[in-house]
Amino acid sequence: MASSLLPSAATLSKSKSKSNGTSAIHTAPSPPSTISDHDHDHNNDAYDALVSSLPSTATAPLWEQMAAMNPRAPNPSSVPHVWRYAAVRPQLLEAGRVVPEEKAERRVLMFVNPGSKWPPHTTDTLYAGLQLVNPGEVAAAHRHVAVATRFVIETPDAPSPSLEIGAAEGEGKDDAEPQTAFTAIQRRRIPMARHDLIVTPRWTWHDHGNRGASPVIWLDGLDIPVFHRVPVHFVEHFALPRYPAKEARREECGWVVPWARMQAWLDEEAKGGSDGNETRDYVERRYTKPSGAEITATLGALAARLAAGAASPPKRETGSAVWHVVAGRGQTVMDGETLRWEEGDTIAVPAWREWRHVADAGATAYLFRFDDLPMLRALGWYRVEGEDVEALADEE
Ligand code: 1HN
Repeated sequence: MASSLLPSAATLSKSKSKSNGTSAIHTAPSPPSTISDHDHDHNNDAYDALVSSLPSTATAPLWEQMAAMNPRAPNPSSVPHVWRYAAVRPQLLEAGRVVPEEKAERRVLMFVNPGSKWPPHTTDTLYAGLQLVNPGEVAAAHRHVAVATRFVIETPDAPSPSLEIGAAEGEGKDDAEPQTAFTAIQRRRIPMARHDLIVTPRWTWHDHGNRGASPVIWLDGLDIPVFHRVPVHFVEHFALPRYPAKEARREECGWVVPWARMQAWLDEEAKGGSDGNETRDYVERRYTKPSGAEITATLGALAARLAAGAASPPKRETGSAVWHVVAGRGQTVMDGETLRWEEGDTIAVPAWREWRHVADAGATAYLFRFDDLPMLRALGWYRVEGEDVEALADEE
């Protein structure tokens, strides 16, 4: 442990006490208030005087807080949790009834991790919530520093045949005004199809709407909790509810990845890919921009396929993730804690919890996740258990 190499409160107060023959050994750094009265000799009085004088210069003794500042393992406040769609959906629909459009810039039920402190978070770095837009509503245009991912759960209508899994892309009708829900990003109005991933990059104007006959519901993912410690996030509101935009086709927009495309890739890979004939129980693929880069500088995403009855390899990583069940049923085991899930559910996997998904027998499971890997990698903080730390140091 790094702090054991440094003088601790114990050695400091011991060496001070030695000079007048008493010993005041504290085995762990402790705040001054826990020093017992009988330890209060002259030197400890001097120690107390020093420590109590420090606030006057806006300083504090590091040695008393060093162990807490240097935990022996990543130390997230969030805990494993599942939000059940069947339980949250009726509440969200009720919010759609009792919270009018003008009362909520965004009508969202946030997924608040039970271990969360202010600000509300889903994992320590990630925010997730379910957003609802009723037919005819406008979620007004704004833009901001934070990025967002939208994973579409329910849409009023299938916008085009290319939504159907297995259909070739680009088969959709080129409707001028499709009767669908949409999100408009930076002058493009993009129809939302079930299980699409849509990325809202930083500082892009965006508003949401719904031209269908029933509500649209999607899972929002944002990097908002990070700004609690780096408070550089802010928003600008557009003067009008909608930022001017033209109809766009999903297939030609780099901010949308249709589920059909991801599932086709996952199914192909599970069969052994183009070269092999060895089937794979667990395959995953990261979402990327057309350039091959991660979708944003902070948030990334992936899709995974787990064969019926199979388990993913256990993994412990410094990244945290929010998983969403696209299809199937099963459970996630996190350091021995087992959480069951089914289609529509959302699961928080905190940093450094070993996680493993297990699909129930009988149905293939498909999962979506967004995570903080691009941010952690960029900062040099991403690590997977079992990795050679010496090699990481040698990279520097
Ligand atoms: C936001 O801008 C949206 O634009 C959704 O749909 C959720 C949560 C926190 C901060 C900004 C949106 C948000 C958000």
